[in-house]
Amino acid sequence: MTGKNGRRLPGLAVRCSVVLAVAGLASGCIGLKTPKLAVELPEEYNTPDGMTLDADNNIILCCPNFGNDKHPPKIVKITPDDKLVELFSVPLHPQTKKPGPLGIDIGSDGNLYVADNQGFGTEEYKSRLLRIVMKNGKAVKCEPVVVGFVMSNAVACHGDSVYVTETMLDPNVYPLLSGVYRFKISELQGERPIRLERHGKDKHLIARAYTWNKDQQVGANGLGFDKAGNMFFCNFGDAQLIKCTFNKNGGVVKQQIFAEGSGMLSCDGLKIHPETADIYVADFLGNAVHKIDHETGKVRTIAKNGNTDGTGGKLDRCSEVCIRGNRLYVANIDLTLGDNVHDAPHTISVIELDD
Ligand SMILES: [Ca+2]
Ligand SMILES: [Ca+2]
Repeated sequence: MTGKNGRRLPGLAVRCSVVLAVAGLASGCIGLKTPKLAVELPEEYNTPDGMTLDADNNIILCCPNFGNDKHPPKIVKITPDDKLVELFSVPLHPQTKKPGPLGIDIGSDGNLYVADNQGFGTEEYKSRLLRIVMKNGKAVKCEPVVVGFVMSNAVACHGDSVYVTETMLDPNVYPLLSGVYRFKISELQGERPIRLERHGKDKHLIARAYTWNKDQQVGANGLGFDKAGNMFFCNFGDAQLIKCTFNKNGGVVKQQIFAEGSGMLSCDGLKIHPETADIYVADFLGNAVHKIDHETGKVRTIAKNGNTDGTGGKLDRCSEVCIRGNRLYVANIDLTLGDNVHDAPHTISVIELDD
């Protein structure tokens, strides 16, 4: 998901329209695919974002419902035949009383791990990592396991650990510093949540990134692992995909900018194809989806359209993707920002992947 309260984004509409036009020419819009409507969401699920696939081929979707918070935040299931089944109503933050579930993944313990991002309303380190304890396919309990993020965002479970992007490690510094945390599931105790040390000093922080774009001080975002165990994460504001490789002890031995710009205006949610290892990125600012070659880092824009309400499956400020078979599902978070307004229909788009 993208982030940040609107105050740092004045003039976004004008800037984007210019850049969109240029980017469209530069990246080449020839061969763009046309997203179709996969699911039209009712008002109860009005703001879709984080997605992950479960073992039964259901997509698990977070709906923070920022667009109309009269409806509580929900986690729903999109079944293999694209039907909606409600899984869980996520409690509001006990202090802010605001919704926040964005990134979501399933741990090796079978439980759901969810970023509770409070960064839209406050920079006071209120964001959390939640665990939703599952039993026999039902959610039985929700407990905070890590507290003290500014903007917890994407969640990716890999091996015995849960990884979480922090979009902003310190609200008061330029360039913006952000990063990735790793927590072993065995150290996550619901009764005694981990309280993070501030300003990037916590021992769980394994990767850092700076965001230099003054107009988009929004940092680490989408997150995932390829089948070789390499970690990729997005730097939203600088439109970068960053790759980290590990040694056998789990230490990061190399961090590199794997792809940057090339038609991407922002890098938001990502998923990595389990077979081809190519990386798919949702571009909130560009209203586009890009495919990044896993060997060369070459960016190919596979879908992109102008400002819409999402009718018929057109992209409507997309923030996340999810791969199911040869179909790429796209969550249109549709935040009111720049030239976009949050509007019905609320949609999940789908793009057929044929190569
Ligand atoms: Ca819409
Ligand atoms: Ca819209």
